[in-house]
Amino acid sequence: MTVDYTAMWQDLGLDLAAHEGLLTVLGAAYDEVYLSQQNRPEGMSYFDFCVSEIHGLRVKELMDAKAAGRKVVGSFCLYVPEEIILAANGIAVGLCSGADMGSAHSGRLLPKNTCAMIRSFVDFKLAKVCPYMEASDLVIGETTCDGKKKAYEIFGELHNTFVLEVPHTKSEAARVLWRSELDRLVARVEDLSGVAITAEGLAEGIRIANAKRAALQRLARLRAASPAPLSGRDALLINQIQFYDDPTRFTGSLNALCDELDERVQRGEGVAPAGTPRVLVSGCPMSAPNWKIPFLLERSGGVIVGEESCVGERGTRNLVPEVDGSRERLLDAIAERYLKIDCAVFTPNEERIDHVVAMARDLNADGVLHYVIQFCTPYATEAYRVDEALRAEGLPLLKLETDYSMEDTGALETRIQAFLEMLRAKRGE
Ligand code: BJ8
Repeated sequence: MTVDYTAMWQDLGLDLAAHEGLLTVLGAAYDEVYLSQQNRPEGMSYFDFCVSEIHGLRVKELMDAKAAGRKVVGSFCLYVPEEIILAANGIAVGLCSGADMGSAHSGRLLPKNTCAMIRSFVDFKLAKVCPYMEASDLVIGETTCDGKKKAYEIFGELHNTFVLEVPHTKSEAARVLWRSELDRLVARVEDLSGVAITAEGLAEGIRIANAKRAALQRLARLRAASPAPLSGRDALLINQIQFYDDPTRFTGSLNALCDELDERVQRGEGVAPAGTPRVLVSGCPMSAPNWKIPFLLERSGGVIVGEESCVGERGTRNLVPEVDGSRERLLDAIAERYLKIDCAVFTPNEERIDHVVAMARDLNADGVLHYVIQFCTPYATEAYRVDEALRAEGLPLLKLETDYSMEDTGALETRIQAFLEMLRAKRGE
């Protein structure tokens, strides 16, 4: 039975016609990119269901939770610790910003050379098409790249926003600043929710977030098998869904999928034949529904075996140590864990270069595709160091820079096909 959510969307203040248009485009893209795949594991049906209810059932759950007094807190970046939101009985949602709304709205507020991700979140707000954004009692921004931190000044006039100061080095002074920022965040979340953040609350938040990340790490490890047991598209989708699904339910469903993948690996069964070129994707995050590059790469005969990305291992490789202790001690542990994230806004950022090389090796990748969202200076510039390090390891790199539009798909596909051909030839050497 199909449920009609129109009244809920109306209550959230969505532009119903524009929202309907977005869902129609999303549905058609999903059919083409996802449902056309062969040999998908049974366990993907849960994640297909999540997408089919992306603006329906999950939003209804958020609205029911809000009616019961809980707060919804949205964010756009990995540096926002969900443990703190969970500790205040809140619900953390990652706001996706992965779709091109045509800049009709943000065009008058942002410079033309703004990356598609920033344009997308401002457009989503102005076009009133994102129920997660409208359901968010508070949006937490961060001072990561210049584009984002300036855009939050504008976004803050449109939505209740709190901006967390993320340092750009990992010096002792930066650590002290970052730790004090978490205190400021705790105070803001307590004020919003009316819930005191205690050591017990933080311990529970840490446990929930760690279990989710441990399941994602398990998935990442399974993809090292050859043939690859899961497509890169499906793995990306799972990584995207983790940002808005109920974390405990998500963890259970992902572990069930991993059990199935384990069996596939034992049987030597994969989604692509043995010998398919294996590619690691590295660079800017691909937030939902940004599936362009993985679709083109896998349609061209390659398979993605890992994502060195915020929607991927950059966000999941570190857990918070589950220590007993005071609220301060737990906040110290959270601060330390989050400062390990190796975003390109940091300098120096050797860890990321090392991680790209280690992931390519551990996942038996034949080559790396470095993905940059057009106008993203931090990742575009860091591509040089990534290239150097991979060259030293004899690993080929393809650098692609694109936005969310579909205009360049032909040109991208030609370059991807040539890259895969080169990987095949290299294997045959
Ligand atoms: S931790 S990668 S989510 S900042 S693509 S908006 S960097 S110009 S998304 Fe990011 Fe946090 Fe870092 Fe991850 Fe700016 Fe680049 Fe645009 Fe970007």
